[in-house]
Amino acid sequence: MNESGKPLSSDFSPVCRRPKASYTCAANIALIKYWGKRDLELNLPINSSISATIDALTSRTTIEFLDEDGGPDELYINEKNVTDSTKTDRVKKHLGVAHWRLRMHSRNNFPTGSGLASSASGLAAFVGALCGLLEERPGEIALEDMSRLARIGSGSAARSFFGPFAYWQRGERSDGSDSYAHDLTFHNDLAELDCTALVLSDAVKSVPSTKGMQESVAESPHYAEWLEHINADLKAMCKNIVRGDFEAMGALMEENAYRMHGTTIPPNRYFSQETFATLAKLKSYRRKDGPFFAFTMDAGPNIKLFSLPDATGPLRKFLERENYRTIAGRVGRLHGPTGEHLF
Ligand code: 2P0
Repeated sequence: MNESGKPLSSDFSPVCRRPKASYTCAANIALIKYWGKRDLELNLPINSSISATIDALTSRTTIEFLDEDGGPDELYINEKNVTDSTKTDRVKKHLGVAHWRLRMHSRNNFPTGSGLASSASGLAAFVGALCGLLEERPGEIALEDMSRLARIGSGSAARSFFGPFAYWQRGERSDGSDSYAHDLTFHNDLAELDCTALVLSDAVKSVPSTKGMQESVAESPHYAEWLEHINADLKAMCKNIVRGDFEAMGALMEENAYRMHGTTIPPNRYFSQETFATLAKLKSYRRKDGPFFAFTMDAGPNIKLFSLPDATGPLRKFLERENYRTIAGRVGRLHGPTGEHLF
């Protein structure tokens, strides 16, 4: 697709140009986390964040335009009817199409809502399909605008249009116009970095990220420490990615994940007993004879492991011997209009 579409002008007035559009987008895993909002309605983050896009984890969304007269949308995730459309409603309102009645089908090829970044790929695919209804030609709407719109649905979705590494700048403006993601320059040694998701549970997370973040900001005695470190973490991660220094990246991604989870109320509330037990096992394996890999965790009990290709084989064999359920992926970039509704 054309990556340099025109930015939406301030007098942009949306017109539905086709009855149906589909879009597929990959999930992303934060290496330096987004944790805390300075504006709930616009989903403006307190801090910038950095992620890796994982092209094996995807969401595909098809939107049908039903009519202009309002009324509730129909939303299905993995064929299941979902009644809470808060996130898609926010995007529609911002784009000026709150009155459009839509039928949306979103399918994830990985567990939904368990901290495996389904809201990132799901909302990004939703925005891609919605823009597909509006565009005269594919790629007409700039990725920067799609990133801003996706952010309004779910913060981390802003990063899913980019890869293999993305930087979501927090921005300074109160209207959110400068809060969107872009590609990060990276060293070629990292082009084939592998990601292995350890699915310890595919249950939907008990504390939604928004609630978890709000509690951290309002109540955590450790949130100030999070903020003290964040700019240095962002700067160092950019440097490590440009240099291709995976060991330094790994050490920093683990430290940053631990610091984020330390701010939850209570600390580490997203971890299960199995998360702790698995982390202990992984660290012992790495210390003794294992290849180098690095881990991170998001708003759920699951663990994601990053490794360079030489280390991935032995690591995955170890995980298999230990009977872990895994999803294998690699950093990359995957987004665009798809399927039979492709223009
Ligand atoms: C991230 N997480 O940077 C952080 C780290 C989870 C832990 O962004 O409230 O679903 O919709 O903006 O994007 C998950 O939260 O949150 C998330 P909302 P989102 O990936």
